[in-house]
Amino acid sequence: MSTRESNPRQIDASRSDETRDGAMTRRNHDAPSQALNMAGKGGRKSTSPDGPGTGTAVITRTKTQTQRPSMYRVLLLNDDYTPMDFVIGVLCTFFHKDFDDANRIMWQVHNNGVGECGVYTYEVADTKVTQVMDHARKHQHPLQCVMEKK
Ligand code: TYC
Repeated sequence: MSTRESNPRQIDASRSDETRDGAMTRRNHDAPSQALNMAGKGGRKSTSPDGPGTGTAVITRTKTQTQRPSMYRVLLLNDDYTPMDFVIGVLCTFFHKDFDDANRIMWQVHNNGVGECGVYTYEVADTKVTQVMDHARKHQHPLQCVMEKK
Protein backbone atom coordinates (compact mmCIF):
# COMPACT_ATOMS: atom_id res chain seq x y z
CA MET A 1 0.00 0.00 0.00
CA SER A 2 1.26 3.30 -0.83
CA THR A 3 1.59 4.53 2.72
CA ARG A 4 -0.24 6.15 1.63
CA GLU A 5 -2.87 7.86 3.27
CA SER A 6 -3.86 11.45 3.33
CA ASN A 7 -4.14 13.31 0.11
CA PRO A 8 -5.02 16.87 0.96
CA ARG A 9 -6.23 18.85 -2.00
CA GLN A 10 -5.86 22.51 -1.55
CA ILE A 11 -7.95 25.12 -3.18
CA ASP A 12 -6.07 28.37 -2.79
CA ALA A 13 -8.17 31.42 -3.42
CA SER A 14 -5.14 33.69 -3.01
CA ARG A 15 -4.21 33.34 -6.70
CA SER A 16 -7.57 34.52 -7.91
CA ASP A 17 -7.82 38.00 -9.36
CA GLU A 18 -11.50 38.13 -8.75
CA THR A 19 -12.64 40.34 -5.91
CA ARG A 20 -15.48 39.47 -3.60
CA ASP A 21 -18.09 41.32 -5.63
CA GLY A 22 -16.93 39.52 -8.79
CA ALA A 23 -15.03 42.45 -10.35
CA MET A 24 -11.65 41.65 -11.85
CA THR A 25 -8.57 43.47 -10.63
CA ARG A 26 -5.12 43.42 -12.16
CA ARG A 27 -2.62 42.45 -9.53
CA ASN A 28 0.73 40.83 -10.15
CA HIS A 29 1.14 38.42 -7.28
CA ASP A 30 4.81 37.85 -7.99
CA ALA A 31 5.89 41.49 -8.09
CA PRO A 32 7.15 43.19 -4.93
CA SER A 33 4.30 44.98 -3.28
CA GLN A 34 3.93 48.73 -3.36
CA ALA A 35 4.15 48.78 0.41
CA LEU A 36 7.54 47.09 0.26
CA ASN A 37 8.82 49.49 -2.41
CA MET A 38 7.78 52.52 -0.48
CA ALA A 39 9.29 51.40 2.78
CA GLY A 40 12.56 53.20 3.50
CA LYS A 41 12.06 55.77 0.74
CA GLY A 42 10.26 58.14 2.96
CA GLY A 43 6.99 57.13 1.42
CA ARG A 44 3.86 56.28 3.31
CA LYS A 45 4.23 52.96 5.12
CA SER A 46 1.20 50.80 4.64
CA THR A 47 0.06 47.41 5.81
CA SER A 48 -1.58 46.78 2.46
CA PRO A 49 -0.52 47.50 -1.12
CA ASP A 50 -3.85 49.29 -1.54
CA GLY A 51 -3.35 51.39 1.54
CA PRO A 52 -4.99 51.12 4.91
CA GLY A 53 -8.60 50.27 5.28
CA THR A 54 -9.18 48.72 1.88
CA GLY A 55 -9.88 45.34 3.45
CA THR A 56 -7.82 43.15 1.11
CA ALA A 57 -8.13 39.57 2.34
CA VAL A 58 -6.93 36.13 1.32
CA ILE A 59 -9.44 33.36 1.75
CA THR A 60 -8.01 29.86 1.69
CA ARG A 61 -10.22 26.81 1.69
CA THR A 62 -8.60 23.47 2.42
CA LYS A 63 -10.39 20.25 1.55
CA THR A 64 -8.90 17.27 3.34
CA GLN A 65 -9.59 13.87 1.85
CA THR A 66 -8.68 10.72 3.73
CA GLN A 67 -8.34 7.34 2.08
CA ARG A 68 -8.83 4.07 3.84
CA PRO A 69 -5.88 1.69 3.71
CA SER A 70 -6.02 -1.52 1.68
CA MET A 71 -6.84 -4.53 3.81
CA TYR A 72 -5.23 -7.96 3.74
CA ARG A 73 -6.55 -11.38 4.76
CA VAL A 74 -4.17 -13.59 6.70
CA LEU A 75 -4.77 -17.25 5.81
CA LEU A 76 -3.63 -20.58 7.19
CA LEU A 77 -3.10 -23.44 4.74
CA ASN A 78 -3.71 -27.07 5.50
CA ASP A 79 -1.02 -29.73 5.59
CA ASP A 80 -0.94 -33.34 6.75
CA TYR A 81 1.60 -32.99 9.55
CA THR A 82 1.05 -29.94 11.74
CA PRO A 83 -0.80 -31.06 14.91
CA MET A 84 -4.30 -29.67 15.34
CA ASP A 85 -3.48 -28.42 18.83
CA PHE A 86 -0.54 -26.47 17.45
CA VAL A 87 -2.79 -24.71 14.92
CA ILE A 88 -5.33 -23.88 17.64
CA GLY A 89 -2.45 -22.47 19.73
CA VAL A 90 -1.33 -20.30 16.79
CA LEU A 91 -4.84 -18.89 16.36
CA CYS A 92 -5.15 -18.11 20.08
CA THR A 93 -1.65 -16.64 20.45
CA PHE A 94 -1.16 -14.60 17.28
CA PHE A 95 -4.76 -13.86 16.29
CA HIS A 96 -6.32 -13.51 19.76
CA LYS A 97 -9.08 -16.05 19.08
CA ASP A 98 -10.88 -17.74 21.95
CA PHE A 99 -10.73 -21.53 21.96
CA ASP A 100 -14.06 -22.06 20.18
CA ASP A 101 -13.22 -19.70 17.31
CA ALA A 102 -9.70 -21.14 17.02
CA ASN A 103 -11.09 -24.68 16.93
CA ARG A 104 -13.66 -23.69 14.28
CA ILE A 105 -11.02 -22.03 12.07
CA MET A 106 -8.64 -24.99 12.47
CA TRP A 107 -11.37 -27.39 11.28
CA GLN A 108 -12.24 -25.04 8.43
CA VAL A 109 -8.62 -25.20 7.26
CA HIS A 110 -8.40 -28.93 7.81
CA ASN A 111 -11.57 -29.60 5.79
CA ASN A 112 -11.28 -26.96 3.07
CA GLY A 113 -7.56 -26.43 2.73
CA VAL A 114 -7.58 -22.77 3.70
CA GLY A 115 -9.09 -20.54 6.39
CA GLU A 116 -9.06 -16.90 7.42
CA CYS A 117 -7.33 -15.88 10.66
CA GLY A 118 -8.09 -12.16 10.38
CA VAL A 119 -8.05 -9.05 8.19
CA TYR A 120 -5.44 -6.34 8.78
CA THR A 121 -3.57 -3.47 7.20
CA TYR A 122 -0.48 -4.43 5.22
CA GLU A 123 2.13 -4.03 7.96
CA VAL A 124 0.09 -5.84 10.61
CA ALA A 125 -0.76 -8.73 8.25
CA ASP A 126 2.87 -9.03 7.16
CA THR A 127 4.05 -9.10 10.78
CA LYS A 128 1.57 -11.85 11.68
CA VAL A 129 2.61 -14.00 8.72
CA THR A 130 6.25 -13.67 9.77
CA GLN A 131 5.47 -14.47 13.41
CA VAL A 132 3.47 -17.59 12.52
CA MET A 133 6.04 -18.84 10.02
CA ASP A 134 8.90 -18.32 12.49
CA HIS A 135 6.90 -20.08 15.22
CA ALA A 136 6.09 -23.06 12.97
CA ARG A 137 9.70 -23.37 11.78
CA LYS A 138 10.99 -23.20 15.34
CA HIS A 139 8.74 -26.18 16.20
CA GLN A 140 9.59 -27.96 12.94
CA HIS A 141 6.03 -27.95 11.59
CA PRO A 142 5.33 -27.33 7.91
CA LEU A 143 2.41 -24.97 8.65
CA GLN A 144 2.02 -22.27 6.00
CA CYS A 145 0.61 -18.80 6.61
CA VAL A 146 0.02 -16.33 3.78
CA MET A 147 -1.64 -12.99 3.14
CA GLU A 148 -3.83 -11.84 0.26
CA LYS A 149 -5.21 -8.46 -0.64
CA LYS A 150 -8.98 -8.18 -0.13
N1 TYC B 1 -4.45 -31.28 8.75
C1 TYC B 1 -3.73 -31.20 10.01
C2 TYC B 1 -3.86 -32.53 10.73
O1 TYC B 1 -4.69 -33.36 10.37
C3 TYC B 1 -4.28 -30.10 10.89
C4 TYC B 1 -4.07 -28.73 10.34
C5 TYC B 1 -5.06 -27.79 10.43
C6 TYC B 1 -2.86 -28.38 9.75
C7 TYC B 1 -4.88 -26.52 9.94
C8 TYC B 1 -2.66 -27.09 9.26
O2 TYC B 1 -3.48 -24.90 8.91
C9 TYC B 1 -3.67 -26.18 9.37
N2 TYC B 1 -3.04 -32.74 11.75
